[in-house]
Formats: sequence, structure tokens, C-alpha cells
Amino acid sequence: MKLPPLFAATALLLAVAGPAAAQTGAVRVDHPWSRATPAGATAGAAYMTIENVGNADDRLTGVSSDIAATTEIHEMKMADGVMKMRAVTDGLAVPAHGAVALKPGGYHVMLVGLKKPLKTGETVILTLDFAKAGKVEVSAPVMDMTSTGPKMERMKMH
Ligand SMILES: [Cu+2]
Repeated sequence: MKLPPLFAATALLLAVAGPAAAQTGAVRVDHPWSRATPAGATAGAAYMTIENVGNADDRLTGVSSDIAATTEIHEMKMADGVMKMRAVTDGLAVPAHGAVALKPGGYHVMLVGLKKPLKTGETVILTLDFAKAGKVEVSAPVMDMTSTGPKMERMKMH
């Protein structure tokens, strides 16, 4: 069935202005965001909270995006007083009725080989691949270079 143009436009608007969450099956992705990169930067990062509202454990096995040559799951960790970053190659566990936060200084989606710098106000489209829930497409707004994320900014206002 072909939708009249007006209906199609309304549907598109709803998709763009909809809540900052994407859900597929038992997996819910909340407040995805990315951070603007300085000119010439070849890597960027994206953050989000992944919630598993189901009864079965799941696992984020991979992420892909058109904006970068490769997209990896990384972890930042203090080791012997030094902040180290490593690629998570065995996936990220999302336990049943649990949540995993991807945030600065912790787990993050690493965009390696950016095709262009990320600018504030743009959107990064990511496809998350889960072992059970399958593919979840996420739109991550690019926030200011100094941003610490949508949740923390909201907290500051109160
Ligand atoms: Cu990284």
C-alpha cells in the first residue's frame, strides 16, 4: 500500500521527534549520544544505556555504522594508575532484567576511521547487533565536545 505524501511526511516527523529510545524484543537502548570531534580527528565515540527487560541474558556482539571505516566496542579501565582502552572482542553481556551503561570513561562504541568529523547537532546512525534481540538501529545525536551526556546535563538543570 502506498501512503499519501502527507501521511508519509507525518510518519517521518514522528520517527525523528520520537522518544530517545529504541526497542527491539527485550532490548531497549536509551539516550544514545555521540560527541563532536575536533577537525582532523579520525576517531569518535558513542554512548548509550542498553537495558534488557526480558528473562534471558543477551549480548551485544557488534556495532556497525556508515560514518566510520570500523566500529568497535571498547572499554576504558584504570590499570596501574593509567587509563587504558581495549577492544571488547567477546561482546558485551546484557543480563536479563539488567542494564549496561556505555559512558565516557567506561564502555563505549568506538568509531574508527571517521569519514568526516562529527559536528554538534548531527546524528550518528548505529546498528547494534545482539545475539538474541538481533539488530537494533539507534540514532545518536552529536553533542558538544565538552558534553558529558544527556542524563548528566538534565541533572545539572535541577
Ligand atoms: Cu575506544
